Amino acid sequence: MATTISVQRDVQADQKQQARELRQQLSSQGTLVVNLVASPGAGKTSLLQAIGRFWKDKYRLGTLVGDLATERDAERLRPFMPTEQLTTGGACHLEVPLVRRGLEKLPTPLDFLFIENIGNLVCPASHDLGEHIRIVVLSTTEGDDKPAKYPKMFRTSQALIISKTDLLPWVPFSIENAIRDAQLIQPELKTFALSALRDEGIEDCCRYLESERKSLLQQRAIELDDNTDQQAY
Ligand SMILES: Nc1nc2c(ncn2[C@@H]2O[C@H](COP(=O)(O)OP(=O)(O)OP(=O)(O)O)[C@@H](O)[C@H]2O)c(=O)[nH]1
Ligand SMILES: [Mg+2]
Repeated sequence: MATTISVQRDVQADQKQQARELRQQLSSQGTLVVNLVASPGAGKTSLLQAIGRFWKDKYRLGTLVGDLATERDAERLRPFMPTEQLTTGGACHLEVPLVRRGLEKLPTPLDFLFIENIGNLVCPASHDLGEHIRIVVLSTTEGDDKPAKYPKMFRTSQALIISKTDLLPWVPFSIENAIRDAQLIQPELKTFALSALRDEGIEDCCRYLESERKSLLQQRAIELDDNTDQQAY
């Protein structure tokens, strides 16, 4: 017979606190942390390669890339930016302690830290990694029904990138339907459509990242001013 045990506390409270501390630490260094979530093969690594090509030496970029096994994504990304592979050995999402371990091996400070999460539209939605923005990547080959079927991932994200738009002539995918369903779940969701393979649409996405980092730096400046004012009294 099944027994229901009521746990009267947030079982993720420690993890959430660790994520808040990491976000605060990286905010104080002026590093915008971007958590990229998606299904396996949606084009996360290809997108990061395209961002690396687009920005070249403009910013100090770094990536932590999660996978169940192999260093393959890290090998693809290292020509573009310092990258550490986080191998979970089977776990379906990343958590803050593993992110911290990888971070120790990257140069500091960074302007942008990208975390490529494990390919999975379910578990990573429930784990804050200390990011400032979560971006969900949805490829045209997956079908435009995914926002409605995996709502938590879209509800917890700030932006949606529809990838592999070069394949639109050959696959049944409506950008309009995907965005409509996603914004029904998360009305504030920013949306972009791009092809990393053809380097199309990357500029808009990078402009968004730049504006998010600018907001972070402004926020940090306000906090530094407040601290200085308080010390003066
Ligand atoms: N046609 C097309 N193919 C793409 C595009 N972006 C990625 N791909 C292809 O899609 C496949 C998966 O791309 P990845 O970048 O490895 O995807 P990923 O999300 O990092 O995959 P995992 O890390 O394994 O979850 C590769 O064969 C890429 O070449 C694109 O814009 N257009
Ligand atoms: Mg990848």
